[in-house]
Amino acid sequence: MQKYNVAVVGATGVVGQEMLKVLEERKFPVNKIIPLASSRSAGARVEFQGREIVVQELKAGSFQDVQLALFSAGSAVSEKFAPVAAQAGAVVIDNTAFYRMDPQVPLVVPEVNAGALKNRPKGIIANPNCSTAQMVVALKPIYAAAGIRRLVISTYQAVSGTGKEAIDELQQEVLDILQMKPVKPAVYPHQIAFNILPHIDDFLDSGYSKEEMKMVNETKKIFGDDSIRVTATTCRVPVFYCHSECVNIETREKITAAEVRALLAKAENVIVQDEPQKNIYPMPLLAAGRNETFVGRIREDISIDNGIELFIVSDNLRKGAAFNAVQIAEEVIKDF
Ligand code: NAP
Ligand code: 3JM
Repeated sequence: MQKYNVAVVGATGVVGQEMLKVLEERKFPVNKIIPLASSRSAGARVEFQGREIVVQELKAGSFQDVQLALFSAGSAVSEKFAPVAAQAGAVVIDNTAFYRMDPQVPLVVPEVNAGALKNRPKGIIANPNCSTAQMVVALKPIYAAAGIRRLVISTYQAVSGTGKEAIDELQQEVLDILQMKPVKPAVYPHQIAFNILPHIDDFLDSGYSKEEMKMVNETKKIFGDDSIRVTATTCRVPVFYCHSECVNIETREKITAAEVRALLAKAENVIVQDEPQKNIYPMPLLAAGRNETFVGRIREDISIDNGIELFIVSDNLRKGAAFNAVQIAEEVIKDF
């Protein structure tokens, strides 16, 4: 079997670490893994397939003889180095927001638009934002069956979406509070422990945050349908892993809750957990470490004609980042 040299840019970060784990779990045909990070981590070791591998500093020459480069080291790094990797002959799968809305870069969730992968003139493929990726997996069968006119989204996003420093911050704040010590927020503008921040990424003049606009724009691009109307409020909650979201869908045609449940029950990488009378519904604690998207609280909206309510939970580091990226890599190598 053909094997590939795979660079992981940001290999010491929470997304990069998850990438290594998912590549290993999926038995991706890796010949050589090349973990890359900043000079701060050069010489550190990461584990892959039971072996310790030395992290190298990311440099222009890092991509010689690399066939696949998975980037998750922030937008500035992708802006500078994704074209360098592509120029050196690697197919780049980028996890940052930087290239997502570039018309020459496909934005892909394989369950929804794997076909878009074929057209990648820059040699770069973008992975969507974590909240968008899990949502479109659940929406795809509904879109196909009844069409989607409008989405009203509220999210409850885990601190791991911000990175390793934010995970440490929530942990430290909980410890400090239980010991009656003062809390010193650094990553977030306010205490996140026992709190909710209606604030993810920077705010725009419109009053929306950039994270909210990622959901608006990326959803339209992935479905290839600019007519879908989307509004979102994205919140950070004191949860370590998994993003949750309430999604109110106005469909074009009438669809019942029972029909939605039946469609989602057979959808790829979706698990329906919807027996509320038995306390069965999706929760972050159940979804952590899993690749699937969990959907429950499926019901018809009593306030409009063609409305469906869903509660969707998935591991933001998996479907929201590493699993989706590795699924894309699996598709890409089919045509190598
Ligand atoms: P993190 O835990 O803070 O890790 C950041 C990683 O980037 C570390 O490996 C870090 O290396 C590396 N890095 C930072 N600056 C660098 C530089 N100048 N050159 C080379 N490497 C550098 O953050 P994370 O949560 O893993 O997220 C990383 C990025 O992935 C985010 O900024 C975001 O753009 C993207 N992301 C995407 C999604 C998605 O939905 N698709 C989800 C989460 C994150 P050191 O160890 O050397 O510091
Ligand atoms: C998730 O360098 C940066 O600005 C990274 C900010 C960031 C992003 C992003 O905008 O790429 C942190 C966490 C994301 C994302 O997936 O959009």
